[in-house]
Amino acid sequence: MIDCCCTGRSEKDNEFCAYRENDKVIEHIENTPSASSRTDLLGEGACGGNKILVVDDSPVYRKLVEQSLSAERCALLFAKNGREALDLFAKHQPALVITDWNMPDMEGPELCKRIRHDFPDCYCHLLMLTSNSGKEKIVEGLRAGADDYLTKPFDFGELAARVGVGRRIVELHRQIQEKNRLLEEMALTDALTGLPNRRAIDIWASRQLSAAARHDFSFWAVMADLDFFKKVNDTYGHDAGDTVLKTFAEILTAQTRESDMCARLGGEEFLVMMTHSDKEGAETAIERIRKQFENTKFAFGNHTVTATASFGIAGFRGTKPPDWNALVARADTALYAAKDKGRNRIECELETEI
Ligand code: GH3
Ligand code: MG
Ligand code: MG
Repeated sequence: MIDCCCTGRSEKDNEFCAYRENDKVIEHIENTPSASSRTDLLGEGACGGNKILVVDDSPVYRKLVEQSLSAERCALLFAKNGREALDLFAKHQPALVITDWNMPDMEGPELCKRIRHDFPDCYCHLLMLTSNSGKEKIVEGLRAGADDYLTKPFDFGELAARVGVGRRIVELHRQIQEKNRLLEEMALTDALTGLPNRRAIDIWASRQLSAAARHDFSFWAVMADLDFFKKVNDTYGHDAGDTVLKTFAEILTAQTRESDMCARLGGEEFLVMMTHSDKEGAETAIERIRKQFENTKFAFGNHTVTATASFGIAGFRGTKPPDWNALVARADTALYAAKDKGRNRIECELETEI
């Protein structure tokens, strides 16, 4: 049974020879319907979910595994030792690894441990395929990080079925990860404007504030609040109010740098975090925002409407950063001064001299 692996389909003989004759890094793909889709599966844009890494120092067993998975739509990668396996894993992040136990440089359990340790964020299904059939070996393999264990000589159908199970688990894992990512994104995003929310800016700005102290760059917190916004809602309706809020958010984003952060705190209150700018620069940037918003015309029914906003700025530069909330409170005080002085204006708090 083992020997007949060399009598494979002639079209593929060259590839088989490649790993038998050269006996070095083997990285080729199989089991795909056409030459072009092979490239698709292994190329840059390919999903790791299609890739299976087969690690075995025996060319015969590599071939047997390949034959047993011939009906699977997947890209097979081959390594003949642990080192090659780790290199290929780093490069392709395969969804599944089928590994032998006894190899020249590294034993299968050691490879499982290394993959689990070195790639903690890249979940894959590890299947150990070995002639070690003792119960204590199975336990050792599973404890080392393998998810499944199959003994040689193996049944083609059983390996293919177990690979199917592994792929299902990996796919479920991927879906959960994607849902978690979306939930995390939602937890940090304001649904109406798409801006980061209070939670997001609190996390990011606190970190940036520490960085500003450590690397000596300036840091600004700018509170913004739309003027008489209740009137917009009361006169033109909530949808009109929402349009104004979204437009203000767009202007904030367009007029600040990528490295800055604009957030909606709730209602018609926004908070901007800016760095690497002196006081004049910060004021100029905010003035651009104030002006552009003031000049924006909204058409609600037969009415052309304009809106304005007030801004309060507080800054920091030095080696001892203030608490982020304290800095926001100072910006809020400046905002209240802007409201007091007639709205549609910018006030910078007095303590700020940068
Ligand atoms: P001031 O100039 O003093 O800031 O007055 P204001 O009317 O802007 O402030 P006030 O706090 O009295 O009113 C804020 C309004 O914001 C009240 C509420 O109807 C409106 N608002 C809060 N959240 C939303 C929202 O998500 N969408 C809309 N359309 N309106 C909102
Ligand atoms: Mg307001
Ligand atoms: Mg308000």
